[in-house]
Amino acid sequence: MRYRFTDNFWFGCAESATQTEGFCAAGGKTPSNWDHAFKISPHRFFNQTGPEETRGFWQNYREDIQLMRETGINSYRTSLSWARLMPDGYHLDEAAAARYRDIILCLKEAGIEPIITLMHFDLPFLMQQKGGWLSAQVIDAFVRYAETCFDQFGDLVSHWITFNEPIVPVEGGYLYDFHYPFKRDFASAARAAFNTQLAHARAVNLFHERRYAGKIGIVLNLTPSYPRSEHPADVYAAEVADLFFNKSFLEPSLNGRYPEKLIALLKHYDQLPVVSEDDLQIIAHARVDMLGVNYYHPRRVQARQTAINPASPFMPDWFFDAYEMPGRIMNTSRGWEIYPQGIYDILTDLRLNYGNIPVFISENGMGVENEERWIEAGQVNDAYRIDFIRQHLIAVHQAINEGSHCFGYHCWTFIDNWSWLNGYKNRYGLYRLDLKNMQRTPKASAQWYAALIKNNGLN
Ligand code: BGP
Repeated sequence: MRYRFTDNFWFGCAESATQTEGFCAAGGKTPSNWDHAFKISPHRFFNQTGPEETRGFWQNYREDIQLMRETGINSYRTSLSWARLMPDGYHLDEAAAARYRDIILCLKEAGIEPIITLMHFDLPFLMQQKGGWLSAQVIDAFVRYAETCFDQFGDLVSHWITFNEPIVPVEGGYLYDFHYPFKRDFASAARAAFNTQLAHARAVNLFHERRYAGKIGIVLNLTPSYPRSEHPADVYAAEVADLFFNKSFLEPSLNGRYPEKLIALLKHYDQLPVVSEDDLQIIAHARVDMLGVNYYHPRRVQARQTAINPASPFMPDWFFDAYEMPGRIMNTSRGWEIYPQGIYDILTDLRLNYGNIPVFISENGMGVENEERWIEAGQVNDAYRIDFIRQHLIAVHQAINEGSHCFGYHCWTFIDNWSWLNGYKNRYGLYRLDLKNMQRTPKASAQWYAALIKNNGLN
């Protein structure tokens, strides 16, 4: 075996509540911001397919977990839905808690380590109405929700994640208009980012102070910024992109403070939110036990080609333009570059510059359109996905060989799932979901992944 991993290495998959559960309106669940967004703007969703149309994990979890067991995965990350567990935002729904307990138990019985995320994009709409991540009240409520989850499931769950990709609802909701509440306003974005970090930090501190068993961390989507050239203007463009999109959450999460260069830049443009010393102390004290990294693609940038209109709304894009590198390899379905070296660069950066924190790759995968064109004898022959995972795993292996504390790899995703704004356009699963009858069929990648896990490595 040329690329062998350690015996306890996590080989698993990741998913999220909203993307798998369905039954949005069943039981006592109240709408999340996604249910509301679909209600008011269905045209924003691919083929007008909304969050109700998932594969029904809320009911089919036993069968799906059996498939995971057959594939041999030893760990699985999914999230809890706050709006389902605590429909009014504050009080537990006993039936929902019992069902989540059963799902977690079922995973454990199958020998699959549950990694539970508290917030994967789906803020309860009632909390959104209270101001969402702009409101201090919502931070308090989130901490109470986190505490309820620790109390309810702490005897079963040893690995918690506070937020999945906290920057995405900030970018989507307040900068680039693709998540509810569909705004473009940097001041709100900065406030929402800070409040999310504070909510994360308070949950982490509570977890540690109350001495709950297990570990807690955060999942960040890291997109390393690569400059077009070594010219100082291009290098500066990449540095600023990195400050906005990676270090804005990475530094406070791992080092307890915001990058000085980001603070100086925001101050210069009069965009620095006013925050209290007490809140900064809370963030400073919150140390995560582990980090999850979601990696899909790099960010290539160049110095801006046009002058900034100083009267236009302040945006991170004032400092760089996207760069289309000639010869880049693309996943054209998603419009994302395929660059396995990026995962190595991230792990190496974490090793050299962030105390080599224990880290796992919490999402990595490839979403492809019209996969039916690859069906042979009833099975999707997704050689491109096998190649994608393989190349990324080799890069992970190289980073580990050089000393990275990476302890796992989770593929996005196990069974094709509903993908926020893209519905079922791009399929990510190791299993194909037939939308006509909801049947799950292993793709070639599922068998390949099973063999990889069995051998604990690849040749
Ligand atoms: C990540 C999210 C996932 C998932 C994935 C694929 O950012 O954490 O929830 O959706 O990206 O992206 P998409 O569904 O937009 O293709």
